[in-house]
Amino acid sequence: MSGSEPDAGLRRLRHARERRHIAFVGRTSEISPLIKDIPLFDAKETKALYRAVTGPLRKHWIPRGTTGVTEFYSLGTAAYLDYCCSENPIEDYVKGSPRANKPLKKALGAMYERVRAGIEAEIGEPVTLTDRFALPGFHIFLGQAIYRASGAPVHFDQQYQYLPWGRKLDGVPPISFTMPIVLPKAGGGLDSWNVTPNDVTRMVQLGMEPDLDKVKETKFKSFHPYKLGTLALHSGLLLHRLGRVPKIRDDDERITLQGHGVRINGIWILHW
Ligand SMILES: O=C(O)CCC(=O)C(=O)O
Ligand SMILES: [Fe+2]
Repeated sequence: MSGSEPDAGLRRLRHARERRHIAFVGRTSEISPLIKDIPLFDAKETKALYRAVTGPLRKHWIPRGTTGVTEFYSLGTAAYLDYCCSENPIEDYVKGSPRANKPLKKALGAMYERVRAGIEAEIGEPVTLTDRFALPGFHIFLGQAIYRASGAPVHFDQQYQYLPWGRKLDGVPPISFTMPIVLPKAGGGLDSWNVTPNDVTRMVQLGMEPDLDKVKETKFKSFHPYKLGTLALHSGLLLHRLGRVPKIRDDDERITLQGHGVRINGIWILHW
């Protein structure tokens, strides 16, 4: 594993329980529980992104659980789907990502540059786009798939730990971001809990709580509403999940740019 080495206790716990999500130790005391909004695209520009994603780029959508009733696609590959969850991670992610990146780069080059520069301005450190793995891409949920997605497990975005970066990661928490280009009529957002992986490890190790779900119930929960064209930036080590909103309609759409960042030698690398 790249990045900070887990201490012996953590390694033992990981081995004993095979619970990868509680195996991380980083400088989690520095994580802000806050989610920062970075407005990047106005209404007209956001609409243009929506048109590009649902128009010329439609043929590149990858079905991720399409039953005809629930529709979930991605535009672009993602480590959590094509690397961590794949039987062929090299084919699907390492080789597949450069292929999947091509149409995105071509159609949305200006968007990527604005996202890169916006994050760089916010965090005050150099930011680049991956030239190796998947570019930030789009989560596409249609109709009742939106409701189902909000029932997905709470998690930390730790998939970066398993990617073959080839270089040692700086020992800082990663970043994650989501920027909606269309949302359900009732809106959309992120559910988060003021919980870090270290909290979970500590409380579970000390026997105070049996598991992640119980730990989260002891902590403050918040819903961060998304705004179209505004990028919501947070540490991926804030416990979170796609936020639930009431009354999803069958004609609702939820399309979001999704990405993560890791820092290597002081430079952030945005990827998915
Ligand atoms: O779509 C969202 O609101 C969050 C998605 C998320 O947590 C992720 O992709 O890791
Ligand atoms: Fe996430």
